[in-house]
Amino acid sequence: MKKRVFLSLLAFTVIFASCSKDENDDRDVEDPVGTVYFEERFDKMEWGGDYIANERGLRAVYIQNEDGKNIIDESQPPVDCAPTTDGSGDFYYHMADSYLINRRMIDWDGDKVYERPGYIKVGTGASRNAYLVTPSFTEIPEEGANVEVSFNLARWTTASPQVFIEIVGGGTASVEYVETPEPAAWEAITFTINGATPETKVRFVCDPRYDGRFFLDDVVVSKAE
Ligand SMILES: [Ca+2]
Repeated sequence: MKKRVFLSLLAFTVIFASCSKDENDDRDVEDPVGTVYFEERFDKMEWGGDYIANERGLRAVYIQNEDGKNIIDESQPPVDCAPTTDGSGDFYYHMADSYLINRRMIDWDGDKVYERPGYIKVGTGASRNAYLVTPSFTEIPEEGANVEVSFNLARWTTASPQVFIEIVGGGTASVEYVETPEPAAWEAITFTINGATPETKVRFVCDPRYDGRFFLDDVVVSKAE
């Protein structure tokens, strides 16, 4: 295995050295296992109570822009909020595009998605159709790759332990759902997608049968065997 990686590196070096004009045009050498194609740790998220740590937080005061979407009212200081309180309105219903650009969430999509400090929450107690979709993993090579998707997942204490996984844009997930057995505690989760493409996205779908509220952090997509 080590030898193979070394030979790949050697081959890459030779190709790179002999053809330095644009190595991306003809990528003859496969990316090594572990190459990161996508990473989001939600470190732009600032507002809201920390439900998992059970700590109070701060929440901005919002006003509506000319399109009726929420932006931060910079004239007012942020206000104290409970661990259970979201830091924003629903990203894809209430929040302005400028806010989503600032939070690096403009290329994601979903329904009932909310800011928390350093992570996000998906779903509400009453909703049954909440979901979150990643951006396309455009760094995956055109010819496709098997990838590992890893993330930290937690759930609202009274919510379903299951979050359903759907793949959009090519590829087959190794799981139909993932589980967080322990309430309000982070669980490190991984699954694989066989045959992922640069158009592939992951949909994280709340349990449609009852309260499906979950929290997500540290999403990393990397090359698998
Ligand atoms: Ca984070």
